[in-house]
Amino acid sequence: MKKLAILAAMALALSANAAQSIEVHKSKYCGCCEGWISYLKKNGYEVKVVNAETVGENLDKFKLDHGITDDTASCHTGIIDGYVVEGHVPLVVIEELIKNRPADVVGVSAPGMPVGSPGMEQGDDKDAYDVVVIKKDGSVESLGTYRGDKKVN
Ligand SMILES: [Cu+2]
Repeated sequence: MKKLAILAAMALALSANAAQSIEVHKSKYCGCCEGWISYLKKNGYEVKVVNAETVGENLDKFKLDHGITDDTASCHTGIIDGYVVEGHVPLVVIEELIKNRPADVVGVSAPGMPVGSPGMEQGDDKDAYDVVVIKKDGSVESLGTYRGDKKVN
């Protein structure tokens, strides 16, 4: 009985500490992609980087195959837990996604390359930008407006 409780506690501790691992597909020339990758690593994520050219991958096709359109595209494409994370998406959004694991969702995106978003820091400049969720039926909904990595609306 006591042994079981200890085992259960250990299992809990393990799952809490397990690093989330994410695979990021990007161009090897992309600097801000590296910025976003450092941001994830700093926050305890394990990142596997896939440089598209190096593996002979067509990044545009990869995006299309993963449900990303021109409207939702950014520079890099992350894959975590079977979900797509496109562009400079703030951590809070990723954490919500993998915590809730919505069945009808392809992934989330911060379309374009918003100044001041994670990995796109340029001094004190911070543009407001939308983060969206991409549904399996192809529809796109806003998750709110962000500035830096904070939700403002
Ligand atoms: Cu970028």
